[in-house]
Amino acid sequence: MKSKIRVLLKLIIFVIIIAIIIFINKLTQSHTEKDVAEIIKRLGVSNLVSGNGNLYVDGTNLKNMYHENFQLKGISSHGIQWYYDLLTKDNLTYLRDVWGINVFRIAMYTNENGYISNPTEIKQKAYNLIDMCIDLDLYVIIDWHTLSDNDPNMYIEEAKAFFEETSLKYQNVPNLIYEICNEPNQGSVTWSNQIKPYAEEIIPIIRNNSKDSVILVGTPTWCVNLNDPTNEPLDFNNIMYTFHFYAGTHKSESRNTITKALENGLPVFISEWGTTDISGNSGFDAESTMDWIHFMDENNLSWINWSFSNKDEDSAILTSEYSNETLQEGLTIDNYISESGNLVRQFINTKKYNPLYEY
Ligand code: DCB
Repeated sequence: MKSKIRVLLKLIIFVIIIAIIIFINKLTQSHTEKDVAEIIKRLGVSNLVSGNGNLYVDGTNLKNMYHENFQLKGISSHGIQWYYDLLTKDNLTYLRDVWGINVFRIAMYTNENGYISNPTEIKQKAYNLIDMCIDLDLYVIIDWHTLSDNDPNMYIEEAKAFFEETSLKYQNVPNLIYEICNEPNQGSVTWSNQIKPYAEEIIPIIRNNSKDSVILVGTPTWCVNLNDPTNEPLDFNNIMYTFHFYAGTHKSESRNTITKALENGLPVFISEWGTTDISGNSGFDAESTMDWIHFMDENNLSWINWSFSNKDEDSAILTSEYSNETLQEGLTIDNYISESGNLVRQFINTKKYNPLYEY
């Protein structure tokens, strides 16, 4: 009898000890993770996903996991049906480490020989790029780049299937931000009748799989009309409304539009801007670009510059002499940055976030 009690006591003590070990282990483990995140944050060495986590929208501001205002600054690809080959891991690493971008936008055109005419191949390219960005700890925007298909409802069935599959594949991945249509345009495409109903179909599909993702929604007339969304906003959280400007064309009047929208509580995201006029190929305007940069910094607006390509046009970041092969001849990508590219790179804060790089 006595020995039975002794065995039982030993057993109880054993179980208690195990429980204590597990408890202490858990405690120190969660501490370590928290400490590491704290250190990253305090040193300010990471403007990347590991340092900021799942972003969310609070009022008109984008915030990081520490509830601080957070700005995404990065570059957009050109159409990946044309310029996919430029998007090597080396080049994205260069943009991250030398220029200091924390986000990359994948412009997946729907028309112009893009997704609609070649879904399997284009989707694979987009997924490869998303994976690359995740690997590089970058935020990444998958942009359903409607353009000549001016009404996003034109390919809504394809959009539904794409966003269903993608949000399932990348379920709750903090890197990924969804831009559900690029630039709705033409006078007949309005917020109330086309864009809002489209968004109301697509957003629940994404949310069903990835409930905390930030979703960007295009606005009328190539993303310059914030008035209608302000009057009739979407009834979802973590939504931002896109505004696009081309510095040679859009100036203080456009900034007033944004200021008014912000004052009325509309969260705005500059998911595309260029240093040129709206054609993307003339009117390179450094002065207007500076005005915009100041404005965006003052208002905690995230921005994406158009575009990472070597197309012979002024808004391209690379000169047309660039090709991946030229890099093998001892030159670096720095030898092929265009006038526009050299302007834009100054505005991405490399020093603050990448103390290893002296610029
Ligand atoms: C937007 C588009 C983007 C376009 C740039 C510059 O279009 F979102 O796709 O990029 O702004 O125009 C250009 C490329 C060209 C390419 C062309 C068509 O730089 O190389 O040939 O796309 O694929 C806008 C923006 C504003 C206006 C019109 C367009 N606007 N648009 O206000 O009239 O029609 O392209």
